[in-house]
Amino acid sequence: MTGDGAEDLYFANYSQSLEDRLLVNDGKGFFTDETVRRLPSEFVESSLGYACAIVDMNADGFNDIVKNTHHGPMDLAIAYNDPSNEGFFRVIDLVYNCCPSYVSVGDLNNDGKLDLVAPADAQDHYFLNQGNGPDGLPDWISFPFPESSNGFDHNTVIADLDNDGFNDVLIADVDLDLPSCAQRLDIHHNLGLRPNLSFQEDVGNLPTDARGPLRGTHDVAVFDLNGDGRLDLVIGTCSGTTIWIQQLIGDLDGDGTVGILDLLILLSNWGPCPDPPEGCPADLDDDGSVGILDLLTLLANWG
Ligand SMILES: [Ca+2]
Ligand SMILES: [Ca+2]
Ligand SMILES: [Ca+2]
Ligand SMILES: [Ca+2]
Repeated sequence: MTGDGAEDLYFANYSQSLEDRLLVNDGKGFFTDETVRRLPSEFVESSLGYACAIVDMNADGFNDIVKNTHHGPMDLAIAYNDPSNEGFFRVIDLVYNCCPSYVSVGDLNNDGKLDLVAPADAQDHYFLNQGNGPDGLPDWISFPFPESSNGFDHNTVIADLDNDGFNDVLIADVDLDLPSCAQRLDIHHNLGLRPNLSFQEDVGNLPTDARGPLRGTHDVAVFDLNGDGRLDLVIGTCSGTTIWIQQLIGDLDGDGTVGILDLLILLSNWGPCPDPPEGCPADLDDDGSVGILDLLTLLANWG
């Protein structure tokens, strides 16, 4: 943040009796608390602050600070780095003034401008960056996500799960203030309908049953675990951690491509699925039989 190439740290503070901290790196890995010197006091005030990020939100080449705090005053706010006095933050923009329980930063609509995702106890929202206004700061428009599985949400990850070029949004469900293991991870599939972006809840074939791998999730790590170019999931829940490797739909022989061998497997399984249906991998749409829709899905993923 100070322009010397050494990474600095910002901590949003959960405690109601402590505030955020900005720790500045001297370049040798020694950090000094410069919160008071560099930031307005109202910005660092936190009550149930859960998340923050150091990113350049207004694309002026200087890193800014995004934070949330559940009980204000800076519910969802950005402190902007002063280009004429790098590393000092005078201008604050309060993006949203009601109680988000997390904040994540990413480009949701592929316009090159960073957007925000803010789940909350009530409706979860995303904020699209409309570009800088006359004040040099981004203008925002907020939209609700489709109704989620529950009212409480937390750690949020922005990642393009299905490689369609549009970032999807995963929201874990365990609320630190009111812990419960009964709710469920939301996966919002970005449908990418520019200019009016929309999302649809879609957990794929991940089991949603009570005490299953999507219930009582604290956090989810999204990365390519096996190096096949498709993002995988490591999901931490109340009852343990599960690893999910993303499959290429139609890759029935597991060789990483969809081709003639997969087509032959599908055709040899044509018709109603045996019992139990788990032994029917060619039933790509899970409707209980292998038919024309499965064939079309396989052909659509050819290659
Ligand atoms: Ca900036
Ligand atoms: Ca954007
Ligand atoms: Ca996507
Ligand atoms: Ca993978």
